[in-house]
Amino acid sequence: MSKRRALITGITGQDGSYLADFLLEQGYEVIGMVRRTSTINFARIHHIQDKITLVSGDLLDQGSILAILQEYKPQEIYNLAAQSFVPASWKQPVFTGEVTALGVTRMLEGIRTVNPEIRFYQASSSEMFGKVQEVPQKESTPFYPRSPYGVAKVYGHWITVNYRESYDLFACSGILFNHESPRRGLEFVTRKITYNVAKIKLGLSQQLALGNLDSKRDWGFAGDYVRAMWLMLQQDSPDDYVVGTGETHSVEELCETAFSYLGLDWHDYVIQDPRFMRPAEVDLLVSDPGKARRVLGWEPDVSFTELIQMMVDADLATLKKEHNL
Ligand code: NDP
Ligand code: GDR
Repeated sequence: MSKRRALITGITGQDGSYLADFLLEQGYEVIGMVRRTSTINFARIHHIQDKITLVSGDLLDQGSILAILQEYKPQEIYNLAAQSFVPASWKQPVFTGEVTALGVTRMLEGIRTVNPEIRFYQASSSEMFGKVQEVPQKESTPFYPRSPYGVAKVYGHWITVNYRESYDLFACSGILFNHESPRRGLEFVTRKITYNVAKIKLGLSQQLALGNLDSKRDWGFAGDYVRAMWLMLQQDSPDDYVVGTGETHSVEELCETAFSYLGLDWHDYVIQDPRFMRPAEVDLLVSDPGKARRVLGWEPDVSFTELIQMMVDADLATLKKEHNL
């Protein structure tokens, strides 16, 4: 039997790289869509570059999407590409809408016209719950997004549901809560903290400036979450699922966990800087992942403390190597 073929958009990002690792292990042929940049940014997929096929395309460009679907004929598409950094969405709201919202429609239109049998995964987000209307949040919890990013993701979610209901596409929306890893971008709060804890421990830095320390998030490990994406596309019928750990922690607890792991007291190093506060905040997110557990049989393997320690360890190792320490 020939290999199943999957297309991943956003393969150069955190989740795209873990999903590519996972699908290769499952025996898939992996096609990754990458946008043109003046310098190559393949660090997260460097270790598998000879096992995957990279093709040039952009969620802003309908023609490039159609050409990829026609040429590579994937059976599954994982749409992970997005402008994914929440603060940037206030600075570039229109661009965020073009990529993170309308980009989903461009991909769905491609599927509808080229091959409606393709199974589709949309990377939806707990940011859609925003100012939460219910605790914990589940699939039926009403959305109340608090950033242009959250608003764009609500559009992406509903257009996915709409194409499923209008054209009978196998289209799923995975409402994923925050997930992190040593491959997380440096601007997100987990990695910003673990990277700076490692720098402080090694004497390479003295201070860490953060924004709101009170907000609470349901943080899990990205490697666990890509398994849930795949499971959604292996079911008999398409549906939407909340994926998270069911636990919540504040940014302050995150500081405590990361600093104390290396024997440091976070109070000695962390300062608050208004530059990192947001115009509107999401105060509390915590998932009810019951449906994913029941229907998909999905559970996370890595705990909050294990995740933060794994990230601190990885940052320490990288910095030691970089600085010959
Ligand atoms: P990253 O920011 O790490 O990766 C985003 C990816 O999208 C990158 O590969 C980026 O390419 C690509 N991209 C951005 N714009 C375009 C475009 N116009 N055309 C094609 N590709 C583009 O995000 P994550 O891996 O963390 O997240 C993956 C997806 O899941 C995103 O949609 C995110 O919004 C969503 N999500 C993430 C969660 C998390 O906690 N990580 C939780 C819930 C949802 P390049 O490398 O060139 O910039
Ligand atoms: P989030 O992640 O906005 O939840 O979106 P992020 O790590 O950026 O922020 C989490 C919380 O930490 C607070 N915070 C800070 N955040 C950043 N980035 N930098 C700081 O210095 C800082 N100080 C405090 C924030 O205010 C916030 O409350 C992520 C992204 O991956 C989205 O794409 C995804 O959809 C959601 O997770 C689920």
